[in-house]
Amino acid sequence: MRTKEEDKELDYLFDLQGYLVLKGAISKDDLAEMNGWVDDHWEIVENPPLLGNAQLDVNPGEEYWIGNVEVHSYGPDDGVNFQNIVEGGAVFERLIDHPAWHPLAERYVNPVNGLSIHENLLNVRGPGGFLYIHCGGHTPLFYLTFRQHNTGEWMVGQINVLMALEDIGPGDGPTVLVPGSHKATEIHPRLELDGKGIVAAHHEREAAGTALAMKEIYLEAGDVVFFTDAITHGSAERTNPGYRRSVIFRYSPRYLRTRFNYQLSSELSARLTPRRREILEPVAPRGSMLTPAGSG
Ligand SMILES: O=C(O)CCC(=O)C(=O)O
Ligand SMILES: [Fe+2]
Repeated sequence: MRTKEEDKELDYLFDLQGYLVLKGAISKDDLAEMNGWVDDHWEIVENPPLLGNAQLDVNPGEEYWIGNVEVHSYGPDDGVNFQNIVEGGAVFERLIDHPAWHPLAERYVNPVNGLSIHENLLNVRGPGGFLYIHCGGHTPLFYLTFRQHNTGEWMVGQINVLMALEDIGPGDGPTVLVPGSHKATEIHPRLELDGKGIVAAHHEREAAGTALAMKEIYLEAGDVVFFTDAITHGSAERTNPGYRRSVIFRYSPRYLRTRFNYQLSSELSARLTPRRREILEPVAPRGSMLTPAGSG
């Protein structure tokens, strides 16, 4: 539990910088369990099925599922994403309302708005992998709101919690961000195209780490970087050998639909605590077709 004074400091820093580093947020046991899951799926990391892995019997463009976890990439540079990782086992379910960040996410999204998870994934990224620069105060996406100007209440549209499963240092492809840029009105030079601000510099295919004013965020295994999605960010290129392992959960108001709309498996649905269900499925599916036969 944090004291009132500690909370006050976090509020000040989050407002000012747009991010916080929460040291030692995840226990050693949970880290070991998550790393064990990655080790068990290493064949997929090294030979991603979406690139056409004959051994896994998948062709380009097809879907590949591990139970209800989907193997995915946004493009050729971001590595392998295990999407909907909450279906990967108990340890991932515990992350939904983890005490190290859930109360903070709830406070900043604002309890009046309730919480939902917009996207949850485990990412593994090898040498040469990176993310390009994206977001910033200039971006007209509604979920990049940061505070409510009229009342001064916290009302953050999306908070990303990026968890380091192993140490992430120089050359490991760390997350990079421009501190304070969630409030910027000027457009970052690399996010201006034909005189207009853009959301992401897909067209350049360049690692965000080389962009103006970027700060590399180094984490030890178990630390998390907690940041508003409105901040200008991305990740540096991984220049070291080996792979970076991270888990990312994005929290938003309950009114925001999920990014991919994965439906709960019956197994997960049966296990979820009420609080976790409310976050994963804030609005239950509804429709006459869902009524069990003969009950009407
Ligand atoms: O992979 C990273 O370091 C950054 C991830 C990112 O852009 C995000 O979580 O929104
Ligand atoms: Fe991002």
